[in-house]
Parts: sequence; structure tokens; C-alpha cells
Amino acid sequence: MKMNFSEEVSGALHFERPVVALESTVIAHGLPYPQNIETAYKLERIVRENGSTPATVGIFDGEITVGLNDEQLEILATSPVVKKVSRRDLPIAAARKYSGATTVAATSFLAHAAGIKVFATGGIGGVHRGDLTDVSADLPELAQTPMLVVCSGAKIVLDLPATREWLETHGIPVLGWHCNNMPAFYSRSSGLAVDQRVDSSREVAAIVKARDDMGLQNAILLTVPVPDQFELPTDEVEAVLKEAMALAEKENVKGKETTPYLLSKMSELSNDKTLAANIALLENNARIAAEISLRIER
Ligand code: PSU
Ligand code: MN
Repeated sequence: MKMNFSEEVSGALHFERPVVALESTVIAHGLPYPQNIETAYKLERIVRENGSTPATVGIFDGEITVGLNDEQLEILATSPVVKKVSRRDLPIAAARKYSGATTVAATSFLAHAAGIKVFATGGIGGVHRGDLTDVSADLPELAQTPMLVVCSGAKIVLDLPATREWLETHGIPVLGWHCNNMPAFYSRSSGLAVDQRVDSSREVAAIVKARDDMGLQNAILLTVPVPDQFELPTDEVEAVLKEAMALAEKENVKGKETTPYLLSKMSELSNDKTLAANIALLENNARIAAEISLRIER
């Protein structure tokens, strides 16, 4: 597969230095401007400050790009033609020379192909509420791509118990960073148990190594609760979400537009409190992923 690398990322990969992949759907379709571009830069800076190399993934005129320059980040953050690219969209974007922001599924696939082992994001996709047949391509990707994905659980708009079951059925270990329960994105706990609590990057690295020694091809999900000063009470989140979902139905929002729509409505309805929490957890996850990447064997 042809891929373009930034000099920084190709150097790090060549010399087997630690790298953390970052997704771009959150920039293009998850956060509003200008917080999206600010966050994109900030996440890269955090990864560097913690001794690792950031590799944000995106697609420009059909070219898969790992490690983006400022101009490319700006395009993702501002251009209305940037598509949301999940696994199914990859060949289409490449052949038709589209520009796209990559989801957790597409970023995992591309980062793995590039030789990257750690990936930081906010929330993964999962099983949707109400429609249990609407399953994000993120889940099957995690079942077949040996990445360490650092996140704060699944997006809040999903059916968290059903998503948790899916992960279990498909052999994806769920680790809790200093916690016993899976986080619920804006809230620190969903009440759903993780498979193993971990309290250090050394412990995480040991589990990743054991997976690789066994030749298991699945991802490992390291779930990290939102920093407590940004946590939102579950009932407040639920109230705002219900309202946003009702609006989405009224306006007939469907398919891949659903998440971006709900996130922006929730931010509006919560006086940007959900937005602040989203940014805080993204930053925190990038930092932890960077720390762990220093311990992962390449
Ligand atoms: N979680 C968020 N914001 C987001 C996403 C997840 O809080 O923008 C993005 C991620 O890129 C994820 C994608 O991979 O949404 C999943 O979309 P879908 O459910 O359409 O597969
Ligand atoms: Mn879907």
C-alpha cells in the first residue's frame, strides 16, 4: 500500500522509536472549529512532550498520509469536502482521490499497516441505541487489528452494555486505567466491568507483549476515565442526549451523520460542558498513550 509519511514519523519508524497514531474524524467531524484545530495541535504537542512521536492519519486527494503538516491539519479542520472515512470508504477515497478524515476503524487499519502499535482517541464506535443492527465498523476492526487503543470507552450516544458484550464475544480485552469499570465517556464509570484493572504502563506493555507472543490479532482496549474535574453527572448527560436524539429524529439525521450531529447538539445544550470534557479526555488519553508507547516493544 502506498502511504505518505511526514519526515518526523518516517524517522521514528525507521529508528524504531515510539509512535502514537491519532485519528482525524474527531478533528473534521467530532469537534467544532476552532477547538478542533487547537486540539489537533495540542494532542500532537502532548505526545511529543511525553517522549513519543505523533502520527495523525488522514487522506488528501486519495493519498493516505501518516503524520500531517500544519496545512493538512487545517484542511481537515476547515474544509467542507473532507469525508468521514471508515474501513469501507478507504478504497473509494483512494481511487476517487477524495480527501478524508479517518475513523477509529480506518486509523487502526492504516496505523497497523504503517507499523504503529499504539493509537489514542476519545471514544470508539459501537452498537447503537435503539438499532442493534447499527454496529460501527470500529468494532470488527478492533477484532482483527493488533493495536493498543487508548480511549475513554465508547461514544456516549451508543448502547454501552451491548457494545461491552460485543467486545467480549470478539475477544477484545478491555483494560481499565486505574479503574475497575469501563468509563462512559463524559462520566468516569458506566458500571460495566473491565477485564483487568491496570495501574502502570509497564503492566499494559506486558499484556500487549503477551498478546503478540501468542499471535493474537485483536486489539487491546485501554479505557481511561475523563479527568475528574471535567466529569459530567450521568443523569445530566442522559438528559442532554435524549433531547439531541429527539432532534436528530425530527430532522431525519441518518447513518454516519448521526454522531457528528448528536455531539454538536449536546455541546449546544450543555453550554459546551460536553465539549470541554471531550477535549480534556482526548488530551489525557494522548498523554497516557505516549507514556505507554515508550514501553511497547517494536
Ligand atoms: N467518538 C467521539 N467523537 C467522534 C468519534 C467517536 O466522541 O467523532 C468518531 C470516531 O472517529 C469513531 C467514529 O471511529 O466516530 C465512529 O463512527 P461510526 O459510528 O459512524 O462508525
Ligand atoms: Mn453506524
